[in-house]
Amino acid sequence: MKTQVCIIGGGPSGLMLSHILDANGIDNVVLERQSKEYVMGRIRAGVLEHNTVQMLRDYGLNERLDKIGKPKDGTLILWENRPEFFIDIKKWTGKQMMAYGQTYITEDLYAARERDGGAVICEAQNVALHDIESDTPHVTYEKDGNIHRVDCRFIAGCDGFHGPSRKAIPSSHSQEFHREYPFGWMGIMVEQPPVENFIYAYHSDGMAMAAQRNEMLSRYYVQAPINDTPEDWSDDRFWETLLTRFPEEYAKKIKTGPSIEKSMAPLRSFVSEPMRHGSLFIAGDAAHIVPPTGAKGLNLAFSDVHYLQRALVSYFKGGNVALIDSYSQTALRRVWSAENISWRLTKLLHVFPGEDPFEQKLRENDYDLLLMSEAAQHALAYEYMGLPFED
Ligand code: RFL
Ligand code: PHB
Repeated sequence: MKTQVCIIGGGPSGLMLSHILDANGIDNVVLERQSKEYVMGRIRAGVLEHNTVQMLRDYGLNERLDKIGKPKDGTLILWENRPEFFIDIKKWTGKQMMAYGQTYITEDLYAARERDGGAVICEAQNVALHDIESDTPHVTYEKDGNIHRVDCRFIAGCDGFHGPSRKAIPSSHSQEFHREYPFGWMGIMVEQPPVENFIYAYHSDGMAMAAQRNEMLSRYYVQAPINDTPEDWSDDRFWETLLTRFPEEYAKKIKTGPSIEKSMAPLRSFVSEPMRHGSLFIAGDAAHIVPPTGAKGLNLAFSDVHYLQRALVSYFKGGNVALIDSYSQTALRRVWSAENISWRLTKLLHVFPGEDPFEQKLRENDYDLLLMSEAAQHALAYEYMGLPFED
């Protein structure tokens, strides 16, 4: 098979890139390791930045988003024995965020790819990248017992943290930056009406969070020790922990019930630089991971896709290599800004096992500054919103 761009990974970044390239007449193929049902069943992010919503609108993916997405002016922070604080994005940036699950986005993208006759090959096993330093790279994969080959001009590695694309870049040409956290988020999904806002609750036992998917579907999280598994957390234990960590007036508004899903997400910060090597680009979780505090992961994947599609369109339509050459540098500025805000919010809102009282005093001081300073409120809202795309 011959194509212009071979996209590895059919998650949100790979599918969105495929959709946009197609809209610009650029031939592409998506290779996804899992079945379509598996990819669509994954429960992950739930908050979209203004830029992400704009991209979905610009490319006609907003029909369901506009029906069931819930615009939000910001996010509430509750704090044990201190006043609450609202990160007021609307007030400080004039923009809103949107509550709309990643699962819906993936469904919308698969539906659009099918409608437009996009080439998405699921259950592609043993995907391998070849000759990425040349102008004629190719990708091989196995399906139904046969080995297939895709020849292309560029490869887009959109295959998440564990995929083969990042690993194809020689270590002598890349640098990795890590931060591991000694805790994770235990999350549950419950068929109950959610509370009105997204809420982060700081408590001396650990963080708790309220999120939402639709009018009858709520998502809640509690900070949990890193080695805990869902089996360690009965529904009763989960609810008791969550409700203790929320101030009483909020706890009584939370509608509990049996969980329909329960999972543990480890927290990690990670960046691999540069995001291009020869004819290979990496985008989304393949290139970077943020902890979920701040909900930046999916939004950052979309921002990479914005810069990457722009570079590829300008190359294939005008023979221009300037944006190809600047992709990594431009994308990384936004990546590091998201890494920074996610790290700061994680530090602000979690209890770090074994930390000394000095660290705790600094945390409280950071929060007190937010309560008293409009300059600090503005700065946080600006970064939390996600930086504007660069020209
Ligand atoms: P994805 O979604 O991981 O998709 C990558 C796709 O590549 C496929 N793949 C391969 N395909 C072919 N060959 C191979 N060898 C392959 N290896 C992997 C995978 O099957 C998959 O379909 O990356 P993408 O598209 O860059 O999208 C990124 C977002 O999914 C991610 O940033 C967020 O979901 C992160 N994240 C969250 N972000 C938020 O903003 N808010 C959240 O609440 C939130 N919760 C989460 C999360 C990520 C989680 N992970 C990674 C386990 C919760 C979890 C549990
Ligand atoms: C979610 O909707 O699951 C969600 C929202 C905000 C976060 C993390 C997760 O920071």
